[in-house]
Amino acid sequence: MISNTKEAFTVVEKEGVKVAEVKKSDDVAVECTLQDLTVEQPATLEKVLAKLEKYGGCIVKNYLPLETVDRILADAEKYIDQDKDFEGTFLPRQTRTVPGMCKKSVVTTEEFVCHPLNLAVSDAVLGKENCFWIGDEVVTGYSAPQHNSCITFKIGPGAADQVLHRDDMLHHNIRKHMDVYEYGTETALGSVLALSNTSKANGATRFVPGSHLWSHMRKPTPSEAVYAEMSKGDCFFMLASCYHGGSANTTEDDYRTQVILFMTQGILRQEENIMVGTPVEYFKSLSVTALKTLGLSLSYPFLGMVDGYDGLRTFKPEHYEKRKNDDPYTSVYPGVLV
Ligand SMILES: O=C(O)CCC(=O)C(=O)O
Ligand SMILES: [Fe+2]
Repeated sequence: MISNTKEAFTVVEKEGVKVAEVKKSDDVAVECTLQDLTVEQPATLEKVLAKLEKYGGCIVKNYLPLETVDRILADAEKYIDQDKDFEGTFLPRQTRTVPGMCKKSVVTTEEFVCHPLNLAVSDAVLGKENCFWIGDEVVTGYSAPQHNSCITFKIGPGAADQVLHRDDMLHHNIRKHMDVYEYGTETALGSVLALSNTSKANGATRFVPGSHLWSHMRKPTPSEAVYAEMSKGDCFFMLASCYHGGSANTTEDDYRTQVILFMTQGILRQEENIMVGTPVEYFKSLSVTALKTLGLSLSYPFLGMVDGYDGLRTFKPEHYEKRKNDDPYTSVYPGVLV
């Protein structure tokens, strides 16, 4: 196993509490206003990329017609109240989620995921082109970005700040300090569609501008974050290497609803897709070791979730019940050192 964290920090004990000590870094947040982050219509690939390079995020005004946004919201609302209080630590108890939006909502898939600007930005950030010797010929090949996750998040009154994190932790993406953004270093790209108006008061996503340029272990401070406040129908593009999190909802009765899509590199998948068409009963008949080896349980943290949980919950419920404290989505991540 290759460990990328051994050298990254040291754990010291201070007054009986374990603390991670990380070397001081020169990484700084980029100061910016909401206006600096924003692109009006007509929004072009060039305008969005210029903001992403500089800040790591970009708000596109009026991204989808309100009629389409309402159809996406209606699909999410069919499921949202079935969700229970969140039990883990990654989200506040009051947050309701609808995972798997792309298997539940055609309009989400066709109009939001396949939005031409999403495809163009994803291609620029995540697309891969290469050439290979195949026998005596040099062949060029292109791998298109693909859907990684698409989840609706509804933050209810009383919710606290979600912790700041980078979503590319999924892919164990080790970041190096950059003075200028380097294309090809990203494993994922987010686009956050406002299904309601979002504000600092009702829980707008906050993010740390410039943190896509930071070295791996630079920790953000709360004051470095800005709130990506949006009107319903706007969309916030964000590189997955940027620190961000949902925010506290301090209102009495206002809900903040967003659907968050992540695209990823097309190569971040298994060569054979053995899931399609295989009856669930076949997988249920296999051992836990076999399921893990086939990629049907989590790659820590979160990768390969089935409706928000480790796949073992579906295939081996008894085993999962005994081991559920190992599930980072429903408990404390077992690898937490400090
Ligand atoms: O709800 C939000 O604004 C962000 C959610 C998020 O970042 C996550 O769950 O990874
Ligand atoms: Fe996130």
